[in-house]
Amino acid sequence: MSEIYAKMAEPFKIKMVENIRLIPKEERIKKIQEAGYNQFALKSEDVFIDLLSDSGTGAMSDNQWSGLMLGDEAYAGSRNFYNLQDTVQEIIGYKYFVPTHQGRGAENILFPLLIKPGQYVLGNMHFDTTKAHIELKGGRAANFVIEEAYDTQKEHPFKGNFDLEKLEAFINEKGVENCAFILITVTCNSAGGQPVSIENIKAVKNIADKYGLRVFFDSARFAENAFFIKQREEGYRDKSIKEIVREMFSYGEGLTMSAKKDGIVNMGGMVAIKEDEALFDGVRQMVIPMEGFPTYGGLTGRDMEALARGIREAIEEPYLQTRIGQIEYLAKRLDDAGIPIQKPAGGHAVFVDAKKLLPHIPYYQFPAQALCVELYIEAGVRGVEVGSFLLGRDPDTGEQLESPLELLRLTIPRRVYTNNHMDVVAEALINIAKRKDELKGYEFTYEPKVLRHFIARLKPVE
Ligand code: PLI
Repeated sequence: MSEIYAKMAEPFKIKMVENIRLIPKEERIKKIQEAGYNQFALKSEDVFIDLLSDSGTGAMSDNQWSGLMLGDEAYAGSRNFYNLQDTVQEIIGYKYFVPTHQGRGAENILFPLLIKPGQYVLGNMHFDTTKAHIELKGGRAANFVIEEAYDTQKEHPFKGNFDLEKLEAFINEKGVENCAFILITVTCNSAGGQPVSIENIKAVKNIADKYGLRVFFDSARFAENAFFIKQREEGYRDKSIKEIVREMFSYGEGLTMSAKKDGIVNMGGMVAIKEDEALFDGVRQMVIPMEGFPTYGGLTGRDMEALARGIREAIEEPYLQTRIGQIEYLAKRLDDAGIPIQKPAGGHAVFVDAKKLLPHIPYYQFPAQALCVELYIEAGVRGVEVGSFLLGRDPDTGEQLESPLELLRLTIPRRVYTNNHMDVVAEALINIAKRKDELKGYEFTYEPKVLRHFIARLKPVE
């Protein structure tokens, strides 16, 4: 019974702190106005609690920091590369890998080898830079996540799953020759950090085999996905996270990884290939001009060491329990107060349903962005919009597209904040909800053509 105590608290203590401060409200109003009502243009020092992203924002352990001192910065054959390779082979179960500077570096290397112009890449829900890289290689991104993912109030244990019927119907309709490969994103970030079950992964693999297509993983949050499988899927309760990770990846031919998430490093990524030597040869030839020599790719020796250690820490169950437990804590506080969120909570973030909370703001005035701005003004908390502002315009007609979901993502960095910080976020949103009818939508004063949400400028609609 004494094990219960181990589950009540974080499995770490804090050795170093970074001070943060809440600047006065009048200053916050001024800062966000100067930022063109775009939270990406805020200075980090003007933010109190930063929930913009869980990417590269985690806290490394003393074990990782000490690994930095053991960096072997040889141009070729660094010992840290071999340590990372051993880790990838042992934990992921793939024979080959190259380090890249981050996830999109990995996409840039692998995708040209797999996509012919005009072909579709079939995903549960592609992340925005992934979609951009598919399109840059002449491909087209198609999403097949289950319908339940679009209904934030509907509980489903695996909202990141593929709709298998839709997937197969699409392959038949477009012709298999027009499909490049299948990409399973674990967890499914854009649907709310929602997991994909082993059962669904296996079924996708069966469809792929039937049509001679290959399966790859976008594996940024692989450990969180494995934890959900252990918690929620029949037959996995007694398996270790490592066993689940190995089984999950066994259904794929390779992966891209942004190691800035479950690698728990501030920068890093990789391409890993299970066993296809010819494909790996292509990867190695691509990595040299794009990233660097194959034994360092886009990383220093010390970065590779921190990553090898981070991957091992990320699959430790007490850590994952705390990690997912913190997301659940914030989700429960919001849910109890009647704030609509994507349910159940995801693995790396709580997603607030702004369409439900602010029905008076139409999609083309970006309700989730309005909520994001208000949250910064209220308590200095920086979230991020995942909705029509991010989605952009139809490339053919120039019309603003309507996103099926208008979400404010409150992304929780790994091992960085305490539940007191979560309480601040919850209280702030609860206070905003009391005056929600006063919130106004936004319109552009500057709108870039590509990935506009990063640098656009806005003003409130009068
Ligand atoms: O930011 P990168 O280049 O290391 O990784 C790109 C990327 C690929 N796939 C997935 C599922 C991601 O979530 C992802 C990056 N995500 C970011 C930056 C985020 O804030 O969610």
